[in-house]
Amino acid sequence: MANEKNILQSLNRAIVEGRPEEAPRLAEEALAAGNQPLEIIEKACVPAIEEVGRLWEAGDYFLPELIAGAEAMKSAMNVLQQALKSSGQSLKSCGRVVIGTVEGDIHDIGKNLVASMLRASGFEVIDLGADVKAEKFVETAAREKADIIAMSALLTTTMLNQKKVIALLQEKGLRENFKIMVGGAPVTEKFAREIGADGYGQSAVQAVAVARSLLAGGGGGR
Ligand code: B12
Repeated sequence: MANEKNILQSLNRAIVEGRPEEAPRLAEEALAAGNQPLEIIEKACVPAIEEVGRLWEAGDYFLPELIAGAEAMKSAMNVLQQALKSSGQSLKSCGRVVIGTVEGDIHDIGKNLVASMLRASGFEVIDLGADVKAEKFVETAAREKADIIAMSALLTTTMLNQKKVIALLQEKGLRENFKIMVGGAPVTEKFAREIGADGYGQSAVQAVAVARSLLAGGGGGR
């Protein structure tokens, strides 16, 4: 029993300390020791990624540590999700998010980070990449029955394309079907409010909190 606890603790540490090459091996070991995949996720992985988020918000972690933590979480979750499938158990999704960087904008580092943190926190994420046209956001969200559309923009010129997506949703009578979350360096809470988004997040960690709050019926950072 003590050994099993140690393995879960080691996995937790591998994620908090951002060791993506080690995390999947520890996840395998935890399974081999007889832990259920869901138990490993809940006891080791989720608390780990939450700790990474807290350290980042407190300014104790910088971007490389945040990325490494999210990568370690992702690599452990690949193993555990595979095991979940085979065991017939299922991980309850927190919600489905369609994410992308808006048209005309190829910056995707922040968007990828938001996508990783959302995935690591239990959301299903459909990542459309960068330079995504408004039509593609709307079509994909409708087809995939998404809960949230998340848009990133890094240029003062392209941030206006976030508004274009909202306008297109309104035009098609689909605005009420989705929560809209926006972010990216030039985007502010005020701008989010002006364009009619439901939520704004300043960081990938905040994006997770905002997404959760939006689906729980809250205001989501606005
Ligand atoms: C890396 C970079 C590039 C790389 C992009 C590589 C890539 N694959 O992304 C390259 C070299 C390709 C590039 C190109 C250009 N760039 Co550039 N680039 C940057 C740089 C240095 C860093 C951006 C970055 O990745 N930051 C790190 C990430 C983690 O932060 P972030 O994106 O803000 O994301 C965080 C939050 O904003 C938030 N977030 C992000 N998205 C979302 C979404 C949601 C829903 C939520 C809730 C939160 C959220 O969470 C993230 C993580 O915490 C910035 C300068 C800077 N210091 O910001 C310039 C910068 C953004 N670039 C700039 C410019 C002008 C350009 C170019 C036009 C340059 C040119 N003349 O060719 C081109 C743009 C081409 C195009 N059409 O898009 C300007 C923009 C100026 C402006 N205000 O409009 C900047 C600010 C540089 C400057 N000071 O002039 N760039």
